[in-house]
Amino acid sequence: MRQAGRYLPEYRQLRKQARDFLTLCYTPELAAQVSLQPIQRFGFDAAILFADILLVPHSLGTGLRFVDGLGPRLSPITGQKDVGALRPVQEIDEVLAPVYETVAILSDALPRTTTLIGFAGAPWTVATYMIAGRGVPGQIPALRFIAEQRDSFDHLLGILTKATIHYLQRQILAGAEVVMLFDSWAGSLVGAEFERYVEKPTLEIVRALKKVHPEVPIITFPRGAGQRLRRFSRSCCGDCIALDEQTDPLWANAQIDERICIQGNLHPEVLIKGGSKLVRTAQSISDNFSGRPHIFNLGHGIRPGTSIRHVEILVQTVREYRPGRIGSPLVCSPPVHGHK
Ligand code: 1CP
Repeated sequence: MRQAGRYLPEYRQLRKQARDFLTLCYTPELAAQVSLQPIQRFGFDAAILFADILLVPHSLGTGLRFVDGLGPRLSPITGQKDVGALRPVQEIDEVLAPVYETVAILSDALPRTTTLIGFAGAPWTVATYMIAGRGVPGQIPALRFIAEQRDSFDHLLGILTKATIHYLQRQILAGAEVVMLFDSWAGSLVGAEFERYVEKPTLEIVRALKKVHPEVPIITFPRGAGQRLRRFSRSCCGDCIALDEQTDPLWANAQIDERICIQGNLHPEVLIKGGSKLVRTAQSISDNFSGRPHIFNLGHGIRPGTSIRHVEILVQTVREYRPGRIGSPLVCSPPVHGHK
């Protein structure tokens, strides 16, 4: 998930050095340093590329800036004219090339035992930001766009699906060993719309990547999917599903085929609060998933203000704890091919 960020003094320091957030993302030497910071400090088993899901719309020609304290602001897509004006997918590397360079630097710099995760936003989630121009709860602007201009929405989703496949393939070629697809707003769609705009594009991306790179594990994150996780896990989930913190681990363990890896799902607030509850909850999550491949993780990114000491305690707890039930190891084995 997000393991870099403002809770780390070394991140705040680098962030000050770069002119702005986008410059940080597009400067490979600095972006690689941001990815390495949590690895150097905590020794996590996997590093995640430092970039943002909104770089794909940016590469398609959408105006983007990150405003301190407010978050991302994009020039909104209002109709077919804006969709038609997006840059062709074949040209996105003109903007995204520095990201592939960051992946290559990380691939060389990381210890062989530390897995490198590349990522992208899922088409639905990225489309919600492109239409609203920012993050909004409930996704009303995108839902209205679907209701009023479905053909244009389908066109936009098709472009984003192609761009995402291309982007992730390029990250894999540059050295990403696992890729993760963030559908942070999957929970705002239900029924046929969930199937059409969450499951279908996810399946298309998973199939396209598996065709070319069958050995690269894919993690999907349909945040907020709730009960829909059951069908998602059967239709399109890739090798591993990341669970948000709202999902009951007992329920998920029972509903999702035990051959599918689960990632998650400690509540970021439990990490903020710390104490014995942090240790107990981490152990209980480990116990719950001990009969299947499991990647211990949070249900969402580490929040600003989280104590570094709490992260250290969590890592120590997870590493030392032997889950009570008989089953497969707590953490998935690293992929066999290792770094270049
Ligand atoms: O460790 C890492 O930081 C990995 C790199 C990473 C990832 C995987 C970043 C850097 N962002 C993301 C994913 C991302 N970005 C998602 C999907 C995961 C999730 O649900 O959080 C989303 C929705 C975004 C969009 C985004 N970028 C937001 C949310 C906006 C909103 O209002 O909905 C924000 C605040 C950002 C900025 C951002 N991106 C990354 C970081 C470390 C930050 C914080 C920047 C800062 O505080 O300086």
